[in-house]
Amino acid sequence: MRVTITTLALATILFACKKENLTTQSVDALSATNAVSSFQPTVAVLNNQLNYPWEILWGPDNYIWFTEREGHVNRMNPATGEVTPVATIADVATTTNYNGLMGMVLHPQFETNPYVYVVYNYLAPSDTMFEKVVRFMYDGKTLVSPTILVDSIIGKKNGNYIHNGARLVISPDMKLFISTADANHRYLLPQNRNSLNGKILRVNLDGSIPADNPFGNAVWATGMRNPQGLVYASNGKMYSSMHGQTTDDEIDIIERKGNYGWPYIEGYINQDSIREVRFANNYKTIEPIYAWTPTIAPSGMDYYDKDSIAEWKNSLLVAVLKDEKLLQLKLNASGTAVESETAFLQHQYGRLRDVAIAPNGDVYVCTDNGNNADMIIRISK
Ligand SMILES: [Ca+2]
Ligand SMILES: [Ca+2]
Ligand SMILES: [Ca+2]
Repeated sequence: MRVTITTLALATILFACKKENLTTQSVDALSATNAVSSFQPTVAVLNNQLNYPWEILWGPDNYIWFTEREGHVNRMNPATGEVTPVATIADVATTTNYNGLMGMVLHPQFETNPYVYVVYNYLAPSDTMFEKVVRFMYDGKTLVSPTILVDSIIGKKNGNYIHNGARLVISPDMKLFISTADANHRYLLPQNRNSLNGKILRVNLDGSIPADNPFGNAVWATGMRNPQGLVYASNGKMYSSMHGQTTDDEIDIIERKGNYGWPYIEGYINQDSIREVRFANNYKTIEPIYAWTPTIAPSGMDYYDKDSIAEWKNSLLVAVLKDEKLLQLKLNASGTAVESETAFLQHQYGRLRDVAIAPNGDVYVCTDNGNNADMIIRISK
């Protein structure tokens, strides 16, 4: 395996962010500024021969565990960049740049409960595509004993394979959260409480429905378009990043029974939008804590609470696809608003897909460019 290590100091880039209809936004959202950081991170490319990694996370074995969209689960030695394959999941279907094997999370007590949870698309009869959440057991070498926890999430509309989510998170009270997208059925599914699409789902770690879920099924929150980022932060809040359509990518704080508005509300509730105001008057909805217009395509993210990069403490770190950068969103003390955003790595490594944080505070990001040339990159002080 060819491993290249490069170290370069990076200039941070001022990022101009246009916001719509400022008069209708919350004071907290208005106060965010585009910051220029004096922090010049050290960057090392650990591996540049991956193909569409989607989830990267720090494992209890001190390896980076990651998925690749075509169906591979791997472990990477963060010191050398060497990759050890764990498994290839046979029924993963990837038909476009938008689906396949996506989110993954490990059981929080992995030593005694070596469970690996993944979410992926698969093909079904009659030319349909679905998405399911599957729990595997890691036997020390590969993944065995698949158990389907959630199934029949719609993955396709007519010939159209877009908007498939999907991230996994396990909360401190041992619930599995799943972000799902609308599969382009915008008017049918996100506001339908009986549909698993366009939602944040919540199940027990064995796939059963918790008794305190709001609607008696796996649905925890509604009205999402394509949430590709989900993190349960150590401040006790769960944040999601979501792709908007032509406007309004969002950062949302996910709450039980929360309705995030899609497809009737995009971003903030703008007072000059009859559609948005009417919907908000009829249904209790939650506005994002932050939104981007023009859109940038935010994907995986993590919450930074380490001391080693002091500038990033209490920030969301968001991998951005279309605008090709890592965004630091500095939060206020209560975690309820974004105070500033700062761009790193912009246009240096192409599209960025996901983030992982090591216990020592180093940050890892992966690219989304394909051609067996995708990278996992380490960022340190
Ligand atoms: Ca991650
Ligand atoms: Ca929304
Ligand atoms: Ca709006």
